This record gives sequence, C-alpha cells and structure tokens, in this order.
Amino acid sequence: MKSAITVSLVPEARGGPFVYWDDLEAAFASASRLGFDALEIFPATPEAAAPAIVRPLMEKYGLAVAALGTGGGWVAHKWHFGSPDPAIRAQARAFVRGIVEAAAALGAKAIVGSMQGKPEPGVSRDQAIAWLAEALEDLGAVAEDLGQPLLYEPLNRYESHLFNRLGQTVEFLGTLRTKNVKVLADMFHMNIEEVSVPLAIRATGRAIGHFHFADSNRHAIGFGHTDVALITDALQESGYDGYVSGEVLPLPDSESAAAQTLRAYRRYVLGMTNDE
Ligand code: LER
Ligand code: MN
Repeated sequence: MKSAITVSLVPEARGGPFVYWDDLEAAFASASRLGFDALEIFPATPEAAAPAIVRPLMEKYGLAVAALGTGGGWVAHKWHFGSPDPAIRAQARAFVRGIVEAAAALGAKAIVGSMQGKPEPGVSRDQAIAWLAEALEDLGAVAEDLGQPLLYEPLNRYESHLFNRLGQTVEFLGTLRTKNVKVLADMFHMNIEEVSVPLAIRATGRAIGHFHFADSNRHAIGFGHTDVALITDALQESGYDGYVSGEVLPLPDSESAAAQTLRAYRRYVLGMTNDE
C-alpha cells in the first residue's frame, strides 16, 4: 500500500474534510517533507489539475498523484447525475469526463462522490440510479481507454440517498456492463453505515480501488475512537494494494493532521514501531 493526503483547491468546499487547502505547491512541499507517497487533489476545474500545472510539482517534490476528486462540479456549480434537467446532467458528465482525462494524464484515478446524485423533487431513487448507471457506463469506459479505473464512493445517509454501504455498491456495480468502476471505501462513511467495517472490507476484497483513511469523528486516524488495527488488518488480508489517503478535517491544523495521518499509516499499515 501507499500513503496519500488530501488537498482542496475549491473555496466553496471550505469546512470539508481536506487536510491542505488552496495552495497546491504548499501542499506538495509539506506532504513531501513529511514523507507521503502521494497527494489526492480536489480541483475546482479539470484545468486546475492539468498536467502542465501538476507534473512539474510532482517532479520537484517527488510525489505521485493518487486521485482527483470530481465534487467541485457539485459544490461550485450544483451539477450532478440525478438532476431532472438533462442539460445539468450533461454538464455533470462533461465535468467528470474532464477530470477523468486530467487524472489519467497524471497516472491517477478520478473519484465519483457527490456528483453521483442528490435528491430532487419528482425524481425517484430508481430513476436517479438509472441515470447514475448511464453515467458510470460512459465514464468507466472513458477511464478504461485511458488506462485507469474509475472510482465510485458510497456515502453515508446524510450525504446520499443512493448507496450507503459497500455490499449494496458492489451489487449495483455488478449490474453494469463496464467492469472498470471500483469502490472507494471511506472509513468515515463505513463507520456510520456498516454493521462491521472489517467484515465489509473483507467481503468487498479486490473490488476496492481506493481507501479514505479517517477516524470515527473524521479527524486524523488516532484522534477518534476507531479500532484501527482491525480495519487495516482486513484491508491487508483483502489484498488491497492501493493508496490509503487521509481525507480528514485539518484539525488541530493541516500540518498536525497530516503528520498524525502518516504516523498512523506507518504504525497500522506498515507495522512500524515508533523508533523505526
Ligand atoms: C468525499 O470523498 C467524501 O467522502 C464526502 O463525504 C465529502 O463530503
Ligand atoms: Mn471520502
């Protein structure tokens, strides 16, 4: 596995669970100094994560990019796949496609989280799921042509009326023709929704394509009450070999949340003791 840490470049996302904010180069510099393998970037537009901007920073600081989030389309424009307005659904799809292309150019995956669909008057859950499926068929195939899986993230009940648990998500993804959409398992959402987080991880196994590392209160791992070892053991045993990415609140401050995330990653994922 490899370590990653999040940076948001979207002013409208303020208050959200991102460790670094606003300044991409400062995030690269801090994550590199602390010893992370990669950054996960939440850009406002595909252009903000263009290779001409991001590649030189990857080279200068020796970091990879794990993933790009697409939620900027929701927080900045209120676009999503479940809108009754076909023009908004088309905008949502074009935005995510742009991020899929920018991500692939960086060797990274794109994440469909809040763009998946919000409740709308007159739109049934079945209809919203059908539109989500259409979008994932299209975007999963686009990502496949570019050599990357697409990530789909089940969210907790307060953020999504579609799929809240890993098991439901795997079942839904199994109905798609594309086999290129993988599950993003986020410890914060799982803590709210799963009967057992370790069992959900074991049952999902190889379908997990990305992992958000957060404690029960969405602070850095170790700052809440999660029994972390049970979860990281399940992840190891499921054969997961991707990024473990700190998507947490910047508390008490960005640098401390990042440093704590890396300490926890080294202890629980790499099995290192304090003096190594
Ligand atoms: C995005 O990865 C996520 O987990 C959402 O809850 C952010 O609001
Ligand atoms: Mn997440």
